[in-house]
Amino acid sequence: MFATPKTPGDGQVAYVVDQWLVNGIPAQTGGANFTLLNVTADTDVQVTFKPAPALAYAVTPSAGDNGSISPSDALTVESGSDVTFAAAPIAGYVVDQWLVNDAAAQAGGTLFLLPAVAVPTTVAVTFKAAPADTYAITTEPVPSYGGTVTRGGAYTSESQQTVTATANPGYSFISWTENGIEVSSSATYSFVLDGSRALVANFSATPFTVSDSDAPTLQITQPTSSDTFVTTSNSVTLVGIASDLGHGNNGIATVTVNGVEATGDTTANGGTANWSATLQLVVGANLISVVACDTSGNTSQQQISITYVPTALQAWRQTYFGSPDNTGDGADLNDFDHDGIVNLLEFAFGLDPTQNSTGMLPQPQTSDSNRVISFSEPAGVSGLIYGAEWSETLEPGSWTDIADTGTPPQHTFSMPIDSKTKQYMRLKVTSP
Ligand SMILES: [Ca+2]
Ligand SMILES: [Ca+2]
Ligand SMILES: [Ca+2]
Repeated sequence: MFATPKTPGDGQVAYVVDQWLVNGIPAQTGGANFTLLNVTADTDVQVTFKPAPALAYAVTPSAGDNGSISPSDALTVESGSDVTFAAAPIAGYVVDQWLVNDAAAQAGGTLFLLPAVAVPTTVAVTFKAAPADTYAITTEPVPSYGGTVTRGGAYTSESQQTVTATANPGYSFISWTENGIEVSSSATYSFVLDGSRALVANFSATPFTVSDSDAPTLQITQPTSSDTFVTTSNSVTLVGIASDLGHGNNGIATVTVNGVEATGDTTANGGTANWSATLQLVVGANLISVVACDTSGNTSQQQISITYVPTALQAWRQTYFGSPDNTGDGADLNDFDHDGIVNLLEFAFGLDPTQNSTGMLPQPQTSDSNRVISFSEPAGVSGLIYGAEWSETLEPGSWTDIADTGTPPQHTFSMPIDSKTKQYMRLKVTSP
């Protein structure tokens, strides 16, 4: 015999065979088939049905790091059951998400309802660090004198925040940067505070664009105006200052002296150029022109005239030796032509320092009872002191001055001829 439970309709419970009874006595438990053996009399066979037992499934919970799940042990639940889980994060953490059979099922929340279990199921919960209550904002102007900034401090996380940069006079705001990366090109920068922020407000100097048509100041401080500007030196050193301060403030580009750039002539904005230059003079008047030029091309000029008047001796050296200087071939104590007469004596007595002048110096003469050296100072010679001395022995320290009794330009040195057995005279020329 066969028994078939009624097919359940929607929402109805399925049924299975409960037991078979023979004449009211249980003969078999369950089973869709029943065999009645040795039938010898009328027999009553009955089959009974019962709801099919519910299916059971394993539900396996697990928790990630930094928290626990409850219940934590594996469960066996009937098909269709709901199971509620609770998660408990440790301090500083919150639930990240719930996963069912490794698939995300719920974000956050300490409670999770697993509905209508129909297959073996795993339930996992993960945790993450709890967001901070506050985050720090630091703001810094760069350069520090370029401007000011607002809103440093600690503020509630996830709050809307605004920082503001204000440039100082002469500076312009460029950008907000963080770790060197631009985050805003606006001086007012708003954001949601989802982490600590270290913000730098960058400023740059505003280019100074004043049109400068004002010439710089220029002064010659040496030689000064109180000097005579007449010199017996064949070179002169000029010293002075130049500045564009208050005249456009664009600095000094160059200072030239007779077209040649001076030393120390360049200076930046607001500075003073302390320039100097040495130049050679020609005999007579030398017009010297000094020009200061600012960096915008405006110029100032100063002129002075320096007259070089060489001494007679300098002029004489120039004539014979090509230089007015008391050095080298033309040095006073040099005997250039090896005639035994040093240059200064050649000059003093109108001789040629490049030709043999032996015997051409003034010689003593005997006049009455005197021995006399007399000569006329050559024309054009000046600045020398002529003298004469006498001695009986030629020994150093034995020489005695002889008075000059001549009337310029004549010089006369005379001494009596008396009982002395020997008497030496010599001329002496001094150049101051
Ligand atoms: Ca200027
Ligand atoms: Ca000589
Ligand atoms: Ca000579």
